[in-house]
Amino acid sequence: MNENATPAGAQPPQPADINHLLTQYGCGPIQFTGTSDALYERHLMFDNVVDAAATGARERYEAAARSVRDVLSQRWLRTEQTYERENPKRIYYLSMEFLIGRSLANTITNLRLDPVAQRLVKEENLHPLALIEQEPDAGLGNGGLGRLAACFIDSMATMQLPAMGYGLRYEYGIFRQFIEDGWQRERPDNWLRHPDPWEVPRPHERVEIKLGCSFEVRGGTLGVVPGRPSSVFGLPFDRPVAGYGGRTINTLRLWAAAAPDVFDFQAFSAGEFVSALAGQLSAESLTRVLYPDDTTSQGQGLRFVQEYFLVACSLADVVRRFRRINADWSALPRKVAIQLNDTHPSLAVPELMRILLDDAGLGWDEAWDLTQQTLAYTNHTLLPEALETWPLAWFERLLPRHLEIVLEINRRFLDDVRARFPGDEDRVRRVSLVDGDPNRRIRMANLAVVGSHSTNGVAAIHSCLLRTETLRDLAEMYPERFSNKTNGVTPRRWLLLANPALAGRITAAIGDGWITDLAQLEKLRPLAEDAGFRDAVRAAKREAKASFAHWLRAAEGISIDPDSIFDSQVKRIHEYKRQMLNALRVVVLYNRLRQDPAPEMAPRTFLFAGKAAPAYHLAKVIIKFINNLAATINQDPVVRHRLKVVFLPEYCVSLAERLIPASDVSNQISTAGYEASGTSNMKFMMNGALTIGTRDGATIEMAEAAGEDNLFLFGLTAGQVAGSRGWYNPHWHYDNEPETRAALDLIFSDHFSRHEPGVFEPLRDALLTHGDHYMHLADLRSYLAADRDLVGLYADADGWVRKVIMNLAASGRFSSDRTIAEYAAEIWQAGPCPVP
Ligand code: 26V
Repeated sequence: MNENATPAGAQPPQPADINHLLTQYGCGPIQFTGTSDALYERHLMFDNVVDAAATGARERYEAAARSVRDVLSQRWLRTEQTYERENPKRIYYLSMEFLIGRSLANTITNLRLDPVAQRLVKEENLHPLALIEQEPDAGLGNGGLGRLAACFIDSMATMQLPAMGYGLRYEYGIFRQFIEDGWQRERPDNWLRHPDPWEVPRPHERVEIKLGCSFEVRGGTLGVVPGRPSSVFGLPFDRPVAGYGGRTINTLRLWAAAAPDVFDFQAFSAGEFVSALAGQLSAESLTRVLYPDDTTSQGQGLRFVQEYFLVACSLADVVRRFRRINADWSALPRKVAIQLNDTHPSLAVPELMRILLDDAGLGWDEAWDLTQQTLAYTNHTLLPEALETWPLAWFERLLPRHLEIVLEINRRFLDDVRARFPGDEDRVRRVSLVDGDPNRRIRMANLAVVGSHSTNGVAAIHSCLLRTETLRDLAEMYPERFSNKTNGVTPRRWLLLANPALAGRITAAIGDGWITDLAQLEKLRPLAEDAGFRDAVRAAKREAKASFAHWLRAAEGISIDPDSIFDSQVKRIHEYKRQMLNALRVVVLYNRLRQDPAPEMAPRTFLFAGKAAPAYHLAKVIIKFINNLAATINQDPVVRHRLKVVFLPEYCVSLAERLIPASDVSNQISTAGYEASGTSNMKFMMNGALTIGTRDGATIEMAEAAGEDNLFLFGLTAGQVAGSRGWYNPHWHYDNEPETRAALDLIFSDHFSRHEPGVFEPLRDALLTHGDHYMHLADLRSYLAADRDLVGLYADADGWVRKVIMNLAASGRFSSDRTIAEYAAEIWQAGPCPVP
């Protein structure tokens, strides 16, 4: 390849000429000349050494992906060269999860290669969908937190920020869900079974991580051997992150663990041949699998080591890069911003201190100042069971030096607390980084707040509760550190790519500026009164629904009626998200129909999807209930033409991309005060669905932006939920609300479980016997009232689409570009570094 060759402008460029493309991306021609077809054909044939005619869909996918990678690779190199040369302040996003999904279509979209791709598809006679479906989802995350990280790196690249994501290269991502007799079952997600064309291993940039102990596999489980220090290698695998327009190609660097190739000769010569090799095995098992639980972290030793591994590899890499260009350690916060995605990477506090104290030889005060100025922390949940704490004993065994540092941070911090609040030992106990005797644990959220200059929540209400409840004492000490950064989602994947029907109509109406400046959707507001545009939006929704129904039939053998209302709730299954409240609504509607098969009513399709943590039994019972509800309703001759219930297995990014554009109704019905933000709410909004929901998370801000009248809000507010904790009694609703009672009686009469009597007893326990902690029954009646309004409006086709347009017009605020602009200006103090 020759970067300095004469620009392709010298010869008249053919639109299909690959050098024309490369020139367009500022790379100059490469020596290989030929068309993009030739590029593709070369990969097809030479990568597999087979005749092109003999290749299957998988080979064709790989050849297409590699061709796209060829187009971006020079630009990718040049992006890094530019950063090295310009030495801007770099942004590092540390996250245990990146829920990426597929990359082929997204990268083509962001590089604006669609015309080339379309021509290739035609000339090579390819089936684009079949090809795209060959790519497995990169499911390296559980839900909202991981998907947010993926949206953020897209926005940062699009905004030309010198940013990099750091995560783990799990061999197995989030488990694959299937349904057996209505129950969730799990299968491992072997997403790397085939070579992944998007990843580039960088063995020369490996880092060595030293640990205070060793690991062994004993009897099939991974055990810690204290007192025998060991080390493990972190091998980086880089993935390109193409910004929209293809100007900046940033990097997502994922670490894989590997055993040192010199294995333990001492153990070997002592005759421990097997255990020395087993040690090697266990080092590699460090990055084997993503933890599939998004709430409880207790008692998972391997998870603790994974978190340290991410931090240690990433900081070593960051510091190495920083030191290549900057002689002076004091420049660190001017050149580096590190964002911690939840507390999962909060070992960065003691690790950066260790580097500055022990490796750089700085004094405590300077090291502490640099650490705080460099790090920033985002909180993603208020659920007490999801707030991480780690046993002090594990620090002792694995990270003794880090423990020393944490205890010294705590000693100094508590001195400060005592100086500011003399005599207030209660407060000292509450804020201490160490949770009291005898089973002492380190509170990672406290560590992250104390060790950084910024703590933010992810929606206004969440940030407010964080400041006034969960982290109140710390916010009182450091009020200037706390802020809100309301989440957002990338409009490239979630509108432009996922919903071509709607995206095309928006562009036809207001031009394509919205793709990188979503606030321009405001221009649609007056078009709510334009009959032509209303028709266009209606037609787009109809198209998306038809195409989803078509896919569902082909993929799952399930038929749904595109003329019914598609009413969706898709997210992790959790009591606080209240899928059970939705199911109760359906039971009430079912009961109403059984009593009075009403003539006038739009048919409705209720779509559910989501995974339950494998050990979360009640969440699995909820899935079972939805499936049994579906089986009963869909077979009932009286109601089945009015109501249909579908539980879609294996919810993932790719399924969301299909389902969200097709939905008319978005259910966002968490118990108020529990959903930090939510992000699917935003995706539904920008895809022309109306929201029925509680005043929780970012839904509150959506209503503010679109006008409360344009959503269907119901239920207790967060304040009312907190205020009724003392006296709330679900039995009151059972005793006084006939529809609530009838619905519960029907469930507990085994109407939906004729052959499995008693299987839903855990639901009775949760909803009645144990007090209904998430207050389903408190909100059921107002949910049904809002639902009645919603169905009423649907009958008025124009009224409905007007509200859809008002939502669409107001959804600009929920672009992750806006969120990232706020992080960059207010937390990172970093700006773009355009690649020439
Ligand atoms: C906790 C744990 C603990 C143990 C093992 C694995 C694991 C994985 C994740 C978590 C924390 C999950 C917190 C989370 O996902 N929060 C969600 O963050 C979204 C993005 O900010 C937000 O929209 C959702 O409301 C919030 O629930």
